[in-house]
Amino acid sequence: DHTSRIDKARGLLFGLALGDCLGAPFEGKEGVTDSDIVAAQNGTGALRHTDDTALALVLARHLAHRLGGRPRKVDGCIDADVLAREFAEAWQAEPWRGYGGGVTKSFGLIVAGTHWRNAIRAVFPDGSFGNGGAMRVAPVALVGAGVREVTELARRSAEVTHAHDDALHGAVCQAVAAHLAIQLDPAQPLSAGAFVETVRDAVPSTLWAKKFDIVAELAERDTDPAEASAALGNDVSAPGSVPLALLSFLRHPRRPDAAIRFAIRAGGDTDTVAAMAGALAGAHSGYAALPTPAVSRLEAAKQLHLYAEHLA
Ligand code: 8NA
Ligand code: MG
Ligand code: MG
Ligand code: MG
Repeated sequence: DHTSRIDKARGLLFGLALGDCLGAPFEGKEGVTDSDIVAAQNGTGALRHTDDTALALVLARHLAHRLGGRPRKVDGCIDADVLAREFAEAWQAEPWRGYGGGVTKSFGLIVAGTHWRNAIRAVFPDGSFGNGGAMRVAPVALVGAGVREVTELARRSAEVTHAHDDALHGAVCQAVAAHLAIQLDPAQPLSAGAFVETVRDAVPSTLWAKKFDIVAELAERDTDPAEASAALGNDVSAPGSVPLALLSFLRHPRRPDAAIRFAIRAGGDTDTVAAMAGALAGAHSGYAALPTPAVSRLEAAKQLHLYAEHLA
């Protein structure tokens, strides 16, 4: 029984939010165990999300509004000037969600009237290489029809805050991986080598090619989270976090909860790596594979259901 499109759309969005919420309390912590994470997952009360989910919801809403009632045409899906303001307004409304330092300054300039192209270069002249473009990008995979469209949408959604090539490569890597995760049938075995090859073809960079070699090698054997983060990084930069998320997914493609725990135990930027891994594993295996009591406790559950329906 092939997992349905709507189940995969819900899995992508809820997996992202679940990884963010479960990962957030463990940011920068080492020696975290599976039982620490399971205890958080099986607790009571709302699961609070951070900037990762907040901005993914903004992007999902932007895509849903621009697609509403129109033929699917990739050109019209993202209005960069509008999207930049919507991101900045989300920060202004809830600045306590744990935003990166650079992007906070950019958003301050944008809400004060500076055009996003000038605002982001005023903070980092070469552009930010943070993982903020990648952490929120997964919804574009629900809209783009193939690798080329998904790549284009990923770049356009990321560049309003992140101008550095490595941040754009990170967004494309995560978006194309999400696209493949949706396309592939979870009832069939997943070839990590073939999966990484397809992502690599969309990311023309020698730095990233080296990362993909390591991901492919570690995915084939029983690597642990400590070895994975030592080999790939676990920081707030795109090259230092997006490959780790890809590996976390490839280690547990049909177990979103296990992919998320692998990402969190790898340490560092746990909310963001777990959000990206959760989006991939959720997109692949579908909403039904997510841990049931925890997803219903997600703070944004209603909006996540709404946008999954609109974008599926
Ligand atoms: P960003 O654009 O501010 O980048 C994040 C950080 O990366 C910056 O604050 C800088 O320290 C560094 N950086 C990026 N580009 C450059 C550059 N060109 N030169 C020098 N330093 C640079 O924000 P973002 O949206 O990319 O960040 C996303 C991350 O921030 C996510 O992890 C998200 O959860 C949030 N966050 C991270 C932490 C953490 O330190 N682990 C804590 C709270 C929030
Ligand atoms: Mg965060
Ligand atoms: Mg397999
Ligand atoms: Mg983070």
